[in-house]
Amino acid sequence: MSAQDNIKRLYLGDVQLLENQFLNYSELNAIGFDLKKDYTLPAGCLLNAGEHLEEVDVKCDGTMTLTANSLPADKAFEVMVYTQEMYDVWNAYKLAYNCEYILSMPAITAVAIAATVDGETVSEQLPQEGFDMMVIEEPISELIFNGFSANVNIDVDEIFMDYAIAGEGEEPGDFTRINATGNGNGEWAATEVDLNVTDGLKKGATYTLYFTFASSYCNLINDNLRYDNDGEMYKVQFTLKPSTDIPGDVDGDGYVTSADITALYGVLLLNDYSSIVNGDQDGDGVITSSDVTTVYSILLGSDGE
Ligand SMILES: [Ca+2]
Ligand SMILES: [Ca+2]
Repeated sequence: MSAQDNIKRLYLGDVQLLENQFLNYSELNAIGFDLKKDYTLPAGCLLNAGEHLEEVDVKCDGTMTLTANSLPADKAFEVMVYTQEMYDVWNAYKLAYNCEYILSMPAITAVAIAATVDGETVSEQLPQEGFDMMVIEEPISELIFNGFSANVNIDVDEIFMDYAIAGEGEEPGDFTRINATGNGNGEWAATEVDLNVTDGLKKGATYTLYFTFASSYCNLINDNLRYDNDGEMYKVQFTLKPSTDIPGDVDGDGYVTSADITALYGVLLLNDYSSIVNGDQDGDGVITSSDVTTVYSILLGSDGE
């Protein structure tokens, strides 16, 4: 028995390995490469590394060459690579020699969201891509975004969601960030966010909530740590129920404005009822100029427009 029998974790810089270098490292569990130059993994290198090999971490700034028979085919250890180029090298070897190792790049691997729609809790696991806009068909009164959880397969410093709300026919403007809490790799979560998405929006109108997830780590590795529906963003469309209980609010958008006067004139002059939710403001059963007067007096008596 030799000393290397007990070595469980190894981290290597630009040191050229020998053939069959780790033949006797029967306890080896994790090996990391941090290579600045071109590098060749020699024949037999990890071929006989013990039963316990679970993690191979490969950072290489140069070109890496995997010699035939340098890696065991029948062990399902995990290989983490950091660039598409390195992924292609390791994937080609895996396919050529029918290897069982599991190849990964840094990624947010899963995201779930939770929301409350008119008091009903909805949770949804979001696919990495192919998420069609979710349309809430029935008009709603309130949409609360409760929070999200995200899984990541590498150490990161932060994971966050960016969201924006846009009206019908509008592009999303400035995004607002919600940070999750967590530590390193594994699960991150933002709970009890309880963001009232519908707060301050116009009643009766249709909106789209846009959101994406990312980690700042993505800047280092070509955007791999985005979870954004393949660049399309996640979208939820909803329509707010018109308001029916605000005096003077003829069009039901929740506010008393000149638009409510315009809506009444639409009826009186053009027989156009399309903007009318509460036209009969004085309660006499019909829409007349008296309703215009009623709304004017509310409008002028208020602090509004
Ligand atoms: Ca109104
Ligand atoms: Ca009336």
